[in-house]
Amino acid sequence: MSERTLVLIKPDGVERGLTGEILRRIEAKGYTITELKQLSASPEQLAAHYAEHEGKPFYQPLVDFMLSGPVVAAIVEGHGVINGFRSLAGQTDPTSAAPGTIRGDLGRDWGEKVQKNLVHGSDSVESAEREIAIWF
Ligand code: RTP
Ligand code: MG
Repeated sequence: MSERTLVLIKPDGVERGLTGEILRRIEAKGYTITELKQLSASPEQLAAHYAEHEGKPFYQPLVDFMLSGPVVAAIVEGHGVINGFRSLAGQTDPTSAAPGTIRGDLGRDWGEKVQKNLVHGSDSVESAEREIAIWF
């Protein structure tokens, strides 16, 4: 079924000049980028976006990291794109993400508490709609 997902290119991806490479992989897979913008996230956007992680040890470092530079937000559409993009992205930890994935090919082990793992992708239809409303 055609669906849509919210993709964020996190500050590490933007800073390293990987925006084009990440968007290329999304398009090469056959997905459609229907909205795209670069912005500086606000604390309010991040509190809403990461509400499920509030209270976890990595929460504040994660928010601080996401505030450290611009991010790129995209709405991506396609059949099965929610799980499909998460497959393209690879596992959360770049060290264990498989080669061939965005995080496996391009992500680095920074040896820090926060995983600077280049991208975010929604994990369900409900998350996607909730997150799209936060960023667009
Ligand atoms: P995302 O939401 O960014 O697509 O990634 P995900 O589903 O694979 O990971 P999730 O569990 O939702 O965690 C959100 C982000 O928090 C950072 N994180 N750090 N143990 C840690 O240090 C840790 N765990 C998670 C990562 O940046 C992760 O993408
Ligand atoms: Mg997640």
